Amino acid sequence: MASFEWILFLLPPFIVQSTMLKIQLAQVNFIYGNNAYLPYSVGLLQANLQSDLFIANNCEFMPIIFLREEIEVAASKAACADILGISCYIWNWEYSKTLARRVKELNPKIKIIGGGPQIPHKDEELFKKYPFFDLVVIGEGELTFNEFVRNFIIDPNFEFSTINGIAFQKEGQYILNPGRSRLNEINDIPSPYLENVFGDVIANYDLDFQVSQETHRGCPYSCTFCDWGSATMQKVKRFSKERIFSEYEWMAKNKIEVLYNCDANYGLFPEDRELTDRLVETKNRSGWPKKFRAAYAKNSNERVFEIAQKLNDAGMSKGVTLSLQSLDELTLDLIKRRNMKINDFRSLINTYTNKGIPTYTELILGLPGESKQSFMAGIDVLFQAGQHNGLNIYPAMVLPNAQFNDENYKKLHGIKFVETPMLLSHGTPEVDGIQERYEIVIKTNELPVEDWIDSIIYAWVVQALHCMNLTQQIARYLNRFKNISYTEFYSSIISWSKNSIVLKGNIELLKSTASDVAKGTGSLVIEDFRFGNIVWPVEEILFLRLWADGFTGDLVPFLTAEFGLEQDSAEELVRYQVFSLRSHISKKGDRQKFSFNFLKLLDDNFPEIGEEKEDITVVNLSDSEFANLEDYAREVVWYGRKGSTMVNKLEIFEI
Ligand code: B12
Ligand code: SF4
Repeated sequence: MASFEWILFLLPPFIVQSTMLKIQLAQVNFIYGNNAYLPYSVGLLQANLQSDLFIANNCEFMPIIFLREEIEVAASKAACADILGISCYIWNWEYSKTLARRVKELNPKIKIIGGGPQIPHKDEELFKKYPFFDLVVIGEGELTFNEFVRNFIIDPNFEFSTINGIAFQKEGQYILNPGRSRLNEINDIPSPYLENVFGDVIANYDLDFQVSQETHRGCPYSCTFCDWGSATMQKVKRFSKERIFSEYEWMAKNKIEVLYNCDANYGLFPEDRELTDRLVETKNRSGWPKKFRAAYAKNSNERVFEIAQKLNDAGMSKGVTLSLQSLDELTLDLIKRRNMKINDFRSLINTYTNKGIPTYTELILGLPGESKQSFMAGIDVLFQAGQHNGLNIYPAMVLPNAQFNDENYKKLHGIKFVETPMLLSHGTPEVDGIQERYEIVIKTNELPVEDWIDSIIYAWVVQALHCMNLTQQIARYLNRFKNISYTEFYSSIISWSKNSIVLKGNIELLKSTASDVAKGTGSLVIEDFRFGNIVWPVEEILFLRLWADGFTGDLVPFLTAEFGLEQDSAEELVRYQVFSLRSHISKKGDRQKFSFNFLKLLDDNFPEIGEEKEDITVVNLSDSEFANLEDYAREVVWYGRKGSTMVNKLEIFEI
């Protein structure tokens, strides 16, 4: 214990009151529609500080800044504090720096501490670039921040060199103190939910809150593009069942809409079954939390399936990730990742599909070793394996603490990136005028820039047309009965686009979007306010625009011209395609007659079926009552995409 600390500890709180230190914490995020995240990370820090009697007796906590308020408003509040702790992520980095700069201008005496995954773990220029930070915390923050505050209470001018796990500047020199070993007793850290850190926030804001919860911390893998497992957190530490169960109760009591599980691998531990049982029981009893999202254990297994089934039965599942990132063996080696065998993947998809549990798979464009050809072939393999609905493709990002950002790694793999405005999927455009940015890969040794442009356009097209079901049924039919590969089908749509007014305009827009981004002058945002005042990922806005502007009307000429289909076969196929799309005009109970049993013909469970005629009437069983396009866009495209809700549930009415 430092020399005078015990005296302060003995003083009754009313004496200390006059010298109470003010602590301001900030972890800002966008509002998504009416949804907002509770600031979990700084909540943990505050709960931990409050549980320390010495700190609690000497400090007061100002209301956490968690929304992107106007900088002047936020800064004038924060400038009244003695300590400002800011939680920095890729999605708030520009805002956080602007806030810190302005607060320091208003109150040069304040100590500003940065933490969170966006803080570079080793950057000798850090304090030259961002002189408003007094120090930054590297890695887990609870113990380090606590030690800082304790020392500060005793002597505001204490020597930073005494604290492990921080970097700071002394006489113009960047100093990186020894790292702090990871928390051993993770359960000693109090829960911000159970300590009522967010009581005022919930009472004072009319927002639907989403909460983050850790059931464990750390990741045993070390994928080179990720800064989570690779950098610091190899060993997995688990929170107690009791704590997790009590947090569920808190969520039920506070009517929390969505629970976002923060684990790197939910379902990794046998005990995760029991957690899921309790979560489902809580939802069934209280109605909350309504939805659960998680990153499931890599190389999915029987346990993950069981968990997914429980969540799906309770209507809580937001889709199960069956992670791949790439299907190219060389790439997987270079990013230090192992996938399950594609045959196992195929049977897994089948198992999930047969139980009606949606799954989705993520791929990353721009990983080392991946070429345009291997990227497109990988998508083909995925579709062949039955993953038609749930595919999300992201551009590779360069995160500051990932191995990807290592100079030698970048050089070895010819990685070139550009900085571009960040795509804030489904976020409401900023009111604060501060543009967040990120760095995305646009070139590697195997992927020249022109190929990156072609590949990203291809990625947008297959997601919008195939996975969101504008042409999926047609492509599956042609693949099965005319031996046309998916790559061939979607490449022809792109090259044929000049013949369709609707498609032409959109493909040109994709081309200019991609090439402007590659030049470092553009952004991955295409605006169209017909579908609400939010920012849509490109593939979703592409789908919405094509659907709303009547692109399906151009499909018959495309099929006859490019694949030699007879006019009537093409018309029937397109009619089935449109009937299968869950849209704002499709209705439950609608029926249509077809002369082929497309339900059977396109079902992977009947691989031996030939293309014989069979007159049938098909009925639509999916609800689709949407007041307008905006409602449809929100409910089906945004909320429903990962739940594979874009294909109507069809059944044979009569044969
Ligand atoms: C939940 C989550 C989200 C949520 C948002 C959560 C929120 N509250 O706002 C959603 C789903 C929206 C999301 C989206 C994305 N996410 Co995300 N997400 C997470 C996840 C799974 C959990 C975050 C969390 O709460 N962790 C638990 C807390 C306790 O850990 P922590 O935040 O690191 O905090 C500790 C320390 O960093 C430190 N600390 C943090 N702040 C401070 C502040 C001070 C003052 C101090 C002293 C210490 C300190 O102490 C804390 C306690 O030990 C993390 C992975 C992970 N498990 O961390 C990724 C992660 C944060 N996401 C990441 C990314 C890249 C994204 C996306 C860009 C992905 C994409 N492809 O689009 C999007 C972008 C969001 C957008 N477009 O707006 C990266 C961020 C990298 C970065 N440099 O910021 C992470 C780390 C995952 C990864 N490695 O890839 N995400
Ligand atoms: S991508 Fe997932 S599995 Fe890989 S290191 Fe990051 S958290 Fe772990």
